[in-house]
Amino acid sequence: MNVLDHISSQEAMALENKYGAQNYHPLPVVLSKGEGVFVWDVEGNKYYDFLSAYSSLNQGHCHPKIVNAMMKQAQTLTLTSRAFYNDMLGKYEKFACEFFGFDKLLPINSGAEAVETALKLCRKWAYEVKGLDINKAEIIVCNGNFHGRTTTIISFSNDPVARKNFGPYTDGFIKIEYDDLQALEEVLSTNPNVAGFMVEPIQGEAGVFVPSEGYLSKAKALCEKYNVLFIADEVQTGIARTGEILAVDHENVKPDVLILGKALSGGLYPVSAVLANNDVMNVIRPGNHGSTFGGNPIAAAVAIAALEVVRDEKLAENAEKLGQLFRSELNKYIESTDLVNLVRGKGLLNAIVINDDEDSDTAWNMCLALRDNGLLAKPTHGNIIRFAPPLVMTEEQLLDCVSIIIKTLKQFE
Ligand code: IF1
Repeated sequence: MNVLDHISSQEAMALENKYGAQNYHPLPVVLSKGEGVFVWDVEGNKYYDFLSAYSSLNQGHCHPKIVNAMMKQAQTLTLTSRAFYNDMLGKYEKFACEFFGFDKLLPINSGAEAVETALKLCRKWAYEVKGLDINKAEIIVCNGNFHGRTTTIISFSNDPVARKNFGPYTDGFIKIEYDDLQALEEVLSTNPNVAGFMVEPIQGEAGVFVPSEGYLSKAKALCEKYNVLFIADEVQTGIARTGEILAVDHENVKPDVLILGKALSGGLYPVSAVLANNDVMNVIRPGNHGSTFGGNPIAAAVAIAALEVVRDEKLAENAEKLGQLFRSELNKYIESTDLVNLVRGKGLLNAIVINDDEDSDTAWNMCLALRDNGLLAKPTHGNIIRFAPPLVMTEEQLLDCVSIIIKTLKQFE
């Protein structure tokens, strides 16, 4: 058998079960093609993609503009490392800094690497600018957070499955309740060693928790009051997903440190970034940080094209409009049933909370039924299903998806 021969779904799943580390439990569907809002499995069945690779495919699958930019660069110059300059990185850095409104960008690859970069940057700033005692810096994070899976990041996770038996853990983090300004001020006003506050503007993995109106702006004001960096992890909520370019834009908050990933590349390539102004970013000097692929020419070309698509196709506006429609249509159904408690979210980052236990398999079974009805989604918990389609979806397609979702939910009444 040639390694690239066509295989069936069953064969593909068997291969992964035999030869692959079992670090995921995928929905049993084997995809082989993606285009816009659609994906196809190896048997040719067509689905709406309502996960977008966890908000990485905001621009839709295989967006031609991004694919063309990638192909062109891949035939020209793919990687130089940072031992030398290349003609793409500076152009990308300028474009992205102007796009998001910051002085500088540190290019990296995965979201977790960008989070780690932001944590290192915050600590170094705390020692060299704020003047904290060396190795005493503390960074505040929120219960229910998801920032990635490195050892340091899971050190401040609440999720036992992500954390158990990976110790010893990294020190220097303080956990407070999400959406709790009093808890934040309590720590800031009593602990002089706080360097930063890192927060997801909406907690995605926790179940699309949207904080109270004003939480982000008041948290930022508290950080300014106590000279602490406000670090926004927009890996999942950024790049137009919530109806603004950044989720913090809903409250006109300018983070001191911005973390991006996922749809920064439109889902074509691992591209992440940390952005900050000179007073923070200039603590990083040659040799302090980096990675082999960080800032490579393909990443630069892909990210420029991916951001141009967001701008030119007005994806934030579309996400805002279709998100309102999605929640409004689902709320009409929710009023008529006891099966679903609520729908929540911003833009096209939404979730339904099912009237069942958090450790039930209801959400999983519903996702299997959604798959059979032509729509792919994945639970975040036993009773929560996240819905995050590509932002290029049309109103007609969204309404088609709403009818599939409601038809499927009714199967469980
Ligand atoms: C998995 C979750 C989502 C993220 C935020 C950093 C990262 C992520 C806010 C790290 C990554 C991904 C990781 C993926 C599933 C997915 C996920 F379920 F894990 F939590 F989206 F909600 N900050 N989220 O959401 O970025 O290193 O993955 O590029 O690990 O299972 P990454």
